[in-house]
Amino acid sequence: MDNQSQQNSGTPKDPKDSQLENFRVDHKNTKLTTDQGVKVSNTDDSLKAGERGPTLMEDFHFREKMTHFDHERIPERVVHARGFGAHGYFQVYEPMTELTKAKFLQDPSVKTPVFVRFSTVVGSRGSADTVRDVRGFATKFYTEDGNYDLVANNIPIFFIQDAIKFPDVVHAIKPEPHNEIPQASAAHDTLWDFVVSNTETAHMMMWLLSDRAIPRSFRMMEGFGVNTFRLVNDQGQARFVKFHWKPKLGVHSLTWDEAQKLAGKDPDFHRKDLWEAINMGDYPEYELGIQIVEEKDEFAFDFDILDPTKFWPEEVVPVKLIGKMTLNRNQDNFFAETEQVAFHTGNVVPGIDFSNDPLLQGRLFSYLDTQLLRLGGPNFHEIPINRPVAPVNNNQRDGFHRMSIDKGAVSYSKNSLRSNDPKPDEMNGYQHYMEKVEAQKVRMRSQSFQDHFSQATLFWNSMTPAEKQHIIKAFHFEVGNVKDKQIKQRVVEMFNNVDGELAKEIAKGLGMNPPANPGGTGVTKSSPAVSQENTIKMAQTRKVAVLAENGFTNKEAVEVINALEGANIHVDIVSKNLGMLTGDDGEQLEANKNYATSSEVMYDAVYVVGGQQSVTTLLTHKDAKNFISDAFLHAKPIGATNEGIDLLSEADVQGVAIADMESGSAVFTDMGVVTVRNASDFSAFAQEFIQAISQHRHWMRENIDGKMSG
Ligand code: HDD
Repeated sequence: MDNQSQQNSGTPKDPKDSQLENFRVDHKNTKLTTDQGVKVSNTDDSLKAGERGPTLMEDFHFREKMTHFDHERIPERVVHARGFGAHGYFQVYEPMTELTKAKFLQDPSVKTPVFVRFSTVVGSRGSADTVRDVRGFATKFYTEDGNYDLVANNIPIFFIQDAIKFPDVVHAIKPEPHNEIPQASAAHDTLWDFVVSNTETAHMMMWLLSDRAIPRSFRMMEGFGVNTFRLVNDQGQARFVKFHWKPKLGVHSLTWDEAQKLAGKDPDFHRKDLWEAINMGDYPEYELGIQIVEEKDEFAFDFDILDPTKFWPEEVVPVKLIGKMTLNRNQDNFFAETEQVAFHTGNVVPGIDFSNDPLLQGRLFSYLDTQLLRLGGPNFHEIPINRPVAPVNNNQRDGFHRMSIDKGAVSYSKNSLRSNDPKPDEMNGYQHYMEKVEAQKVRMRSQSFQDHFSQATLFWNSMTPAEKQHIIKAFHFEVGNVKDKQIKQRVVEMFNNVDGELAKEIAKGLGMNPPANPGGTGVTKSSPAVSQENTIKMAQTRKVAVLAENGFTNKEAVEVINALEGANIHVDIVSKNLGMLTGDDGEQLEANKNYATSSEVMYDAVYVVGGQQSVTTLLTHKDAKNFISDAFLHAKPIGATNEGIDLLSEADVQGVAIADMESGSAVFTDMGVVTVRNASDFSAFAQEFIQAISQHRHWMRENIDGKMSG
């Protein structure tokens, strides 16, 4: 079975596959041709005047091949240049008729095909996956009513309130223009100059410096439409709405130290994780949630619901889960799909409409405009990945790269020569919601957008002590890299408006003066849903490194690995050298990774198998000790059985009372370190270890002196 059929086996075929995707070609059993269909006899040697002579102009095959190659790149996206896509489908749980007439939200038996592109915002196409940044989470629904794009991020709010400032914030955060430094990073003067000069950024910066901006996986991120939209039902009744994606695996992050190391050791960490998960059948799932505000309640909140720097706290406006998206198919071709996909907030279907959110209004212009340049003209909707499954009929014609051959003389409306075809459909055509707008033209911001700090305080209040520490440390790194001392001091003063203690901690790390005035907004509430500690926690699909060398105790290894794999946890056997290892009973186990091709940062947990000979060898490997001490530093679960425990003691796993269970066989767990000696079977150990893995990280270790992670 090839990869593709393996992936698809057992999963329902999506309609886009069968009906329209005959453009996917694998070139199997074909002969090489030019783009004109002429068969090519040799593509390894150019046509020359003599074996050692110059290449001839008449070599049309050489010229075509080289010209095509020279034109292979298109401009990368100005923002969100680095991305990675996957296919899947969406199903609604129950008819949403009362809220919206959108067809794809009516019938639970309908699978609407989707294509999702995850991205970072700031870095270039070749930058690392794990940088500190917002992640894009853009979904194209190929509905029977036309394409609907939900162009979301993994943070529910934005830097600015009005789209006219988008070029400014992007110029400020991108590498500085004189020297193109730093790549994919907010840790530089121009961004922080922008921040202190535009205090509406305060709330977003709190999220950007939190763990949200260094996700463990695309599979473990929330998505937020950010802007306020409307749902409209077939009676024409509208309600305000915010969209959410909730990952079934919960929301989890890396530590900053891991994120930085991964950027060097595996810059493709996130795309690889998604690609491999889908290939292994660990299809990522996200539930679609909506928050609804009735039109009559537009002004019922202590923030303006049109302000994109504010979220709607879930305890105030609950999230209703209405459906689920499953990503079950990898792309066939990165360029054709991930690179050429064109999202647009203006791609809506009947039943979904806009609000006057001034950021959304500007986005409605920007996305179409950007595609015209990036994809070279107005016909990008004909590129396979952008084609709707709904029929397309209109009088738009010509332009670069037109694919369809539109027949007949008539390309205007109204016409009589073709009975006015294609005809507008008054009944089913898109009707804009008839919001009443009568106002003076002003270049102004609403007074109701003036509070820049209350929700930043709300966010801060909602963080656990560990999450707060991470934010403080992120300030120390990001603002620590700013050269201008005046900007650093202004950061202290600005975030004193959010919280006095936070500002003091920032000042301490930066060597700046503590704030002169008492800080804070007086907000004492918190919003539990924004803390990642309150997320779903599970061990499934996690990756564990098993450290072993020749002479490992096979019984232990087999029992523990089987238990892990039985819980759908993936295991790599890591050793000094690749190849077969022989256990104490002569059984063999293949080391599929060595220290050169793996690193602790690539795993969620580490397990050291017992066996005197194996552990004695491990003790001579600095890399093995580093594996353990880094796992400890990064607050990850660590498991060890019998002699394996000796490696933990040697590897600086201090501060943890590793119970050396000479007398018994009880499993001992302390701060995510799980050990057992003298056990007759390892199932209790394995269950305890799996439980520790499901907790993701054991942040209490960070309180141990000198052991702060990140
Ligand atoms: Fe944007 C890309 C999300 C504000 C203008 N944006 C882009 C992508 C995502 C978002 C996920 C990548 C799409 C893909 O994978 O191809 N953008 C957001 C969110 C915003 C936001 C959630 C805040 C609510 N964006 C925003 C504003 C503007 C833009 C205010 C301009 C007025 N965004 C763009 C763009 C991009 C883009 C320049 C670059 C490439 C593209 O559109 O296709 O037009």
